Amino acid sequence: MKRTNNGNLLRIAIQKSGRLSEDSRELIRECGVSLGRYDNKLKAQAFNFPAEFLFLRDDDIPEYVADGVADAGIIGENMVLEAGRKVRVLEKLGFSKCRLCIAVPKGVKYSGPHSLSGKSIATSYPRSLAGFLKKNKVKASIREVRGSTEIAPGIGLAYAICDLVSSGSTLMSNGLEETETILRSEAVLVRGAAMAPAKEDVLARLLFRVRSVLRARSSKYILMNVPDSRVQAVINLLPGLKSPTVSPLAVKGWSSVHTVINEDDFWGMIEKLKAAGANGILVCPIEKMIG
Ligand code: PRT
Ligand code: ZN
Repeated sequence: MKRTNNGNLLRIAIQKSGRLSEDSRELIRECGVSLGRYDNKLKAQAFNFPAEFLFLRDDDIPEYVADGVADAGIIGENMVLEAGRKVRVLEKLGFSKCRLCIAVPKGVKYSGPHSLSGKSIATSYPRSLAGFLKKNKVKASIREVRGSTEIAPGIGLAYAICDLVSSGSTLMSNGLEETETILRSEAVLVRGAAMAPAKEDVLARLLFRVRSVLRARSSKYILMNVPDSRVQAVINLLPGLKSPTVSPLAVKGWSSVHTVINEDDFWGMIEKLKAAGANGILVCPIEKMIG
């Protein structure tokens, strides 16, 4: 397709409405990029950043980015694989996590991918499923459906399904159980091929902001009071990236210790710090984490 995106603004495609839209917009907002009012519009220009946004169906985004109609986009990783288009993942964004799974009716005997041999499998992800079957040297027929995949076995359309799962409740309420995970997915920022140097600069600026926001989201700033005799024990527990700040309190024999910790092991870490002698622990969110 001919490029129709030769302007100076970086063009970013995001989902118009669906599971990715709200978090995509929130991330853009946290990056300090304001779109103003854009209800029902297909395109909006940021008024404080040299970028414009296209609001599309997620299925169309890989193609738009690969063809250079958009320079970058936010989609599920599962779409990158399924579309088979040349887009490069710049960053995983931590939202819309799910997995692409094979599921069969409960009670059916399943002892590995070879159990699918000669059977039919309903899916909206034929390319990803074909890849999985090929890798496992299984010959099965793929029934492409556009939605409501989970009803296929119940109505006799297919033996198994291959669909995205997040909580698992759709499978459960349709009497299905997960047997294989084909891939794990989350939202990703993707880009296409080379673009004008000015746009490359804008994309690099955006990526820097995105990374700062993501790091801040996964971290907490903590402050605690520690008896001087326990300061070393507390420091030994803290992540080793940079040494924490230790300053004396007005009360003799006590220090204040400040550091940044990762949210993943948050409660485990707080318990260990308490046990090591920390008290008056304050936990603060971090707005941005630069550098
Ligand atoms: O209109 P448009 O084409 O833009 O949107 P869409 O309807 O095709 O996509 P949408 O908004 O449903 O999903 C967009 C992206 O969200 C997907 O490509 C995934 O990357 C991601 N995502 C995360 C999911 C799910 N979780 C998810 N659970 N996409 C779909 N589902 C569906 C799944 O297909 C199944 O029907 O939710 C059901 C299962 O959910 P649980 O929670 O019951 O397991
Ligand atoms: Zn879609």
